[in-house]
Amino acid sequence: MDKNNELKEIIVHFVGQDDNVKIEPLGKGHINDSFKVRSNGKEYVLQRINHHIFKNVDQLQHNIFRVTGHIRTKLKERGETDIDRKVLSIVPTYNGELYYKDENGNFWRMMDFINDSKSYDEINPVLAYRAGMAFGDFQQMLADLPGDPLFETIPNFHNMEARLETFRESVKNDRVGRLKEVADLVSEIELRAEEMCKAERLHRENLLPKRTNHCDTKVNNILFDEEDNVLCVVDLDTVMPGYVLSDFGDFIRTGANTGAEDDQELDNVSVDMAIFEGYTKGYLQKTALFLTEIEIENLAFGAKLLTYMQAVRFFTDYIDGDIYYKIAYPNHNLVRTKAQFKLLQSLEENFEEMQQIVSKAAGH
Ligand code: GN1
Ligand code: MG
Repeated sequence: MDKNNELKEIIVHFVGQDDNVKIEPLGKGHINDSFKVRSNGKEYVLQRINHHIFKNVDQLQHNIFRVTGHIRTKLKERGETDIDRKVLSIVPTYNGELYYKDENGNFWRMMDFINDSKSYDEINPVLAYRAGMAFGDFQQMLADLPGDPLFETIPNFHNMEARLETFRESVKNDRVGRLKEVADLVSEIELRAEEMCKAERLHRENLLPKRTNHCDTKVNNILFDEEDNVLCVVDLDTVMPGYVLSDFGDFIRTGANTGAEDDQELDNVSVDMAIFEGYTKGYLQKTALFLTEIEIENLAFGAKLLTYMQAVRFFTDYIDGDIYYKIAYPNHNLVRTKAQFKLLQSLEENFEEMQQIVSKAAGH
């Protein structure tokens, strides 16, 4: 059976039989497979969830169900209109399940497609300000999520100590013999290791709380409308407890990079301070009232941390022989590592100024 027919069989479980259904690939995710589906005049997003990475799809889908339900309620309370474009809506299966498991053990889910929306890989300071407000608002709306904390869909996801442990294990094993060419980069990572574990230490000392975080605040996980107003925050697989500095940092890592995440031309890569400033102002406008001093003081550190963490994660995958991230060419993970490391150096050079911007935007 060809791929499209296979997908048609899956779609039946969500929207019923439709011989005229249209399916096309969607997005640039490194983990899940996404498709845009058009059936009976409606558009949807169909995704195959990577269950080797998200090992408990049931918990994951329940997290998303709770989070989107809570945001929907908040938007209604505020009197917002057009709510279906401002929060994701899960399309359940005919059996009322939040996902479908096929006979090969693959997990599928469907959501409504948000019409007339776009995402950006590169933005300007005005859009950055709006994005800051959007992710700040997202955290604020979820601050009073009732019930138990969300499941950790990937345990220790943004835990730097755990990431370094895994990295060191990979370096020790050198499974595919790649280590000899990259020894210098290993030293650069180790040089910064202690500094980068600061968030975990602050948490153990009860100085840094965990809140409901998005944990994948990439710039292209925000949808804008035709007038460039923010519509919706998407990609909720990793919504779970975490440090706010980590959500702040991951946006800067992706949105304030003058180059690409995997730029081969390292001269393209640096931090765009105008975007940093725009995002910081928008973010603090929404969050300054509930964040603690320590959280605010460590936002700029979060930008360094998440960039470092991403370098370590890409590097670990390169050393392991490319088993986690989708790659487009053989040394893609090494190219990504070097580009992230270059961005980290630029963040280090601009750190003082970043701290001043945060402190000014927080009204200090
Ligand atoms: C992955 O697949 P995507 O693009 O949503 C990864 C993020 C990384 C990102 C790097 C579950 O996200 O943590 O920051 O790639 N997601 C997972 O671009 O590992
Ligand atoms: Mg993601």
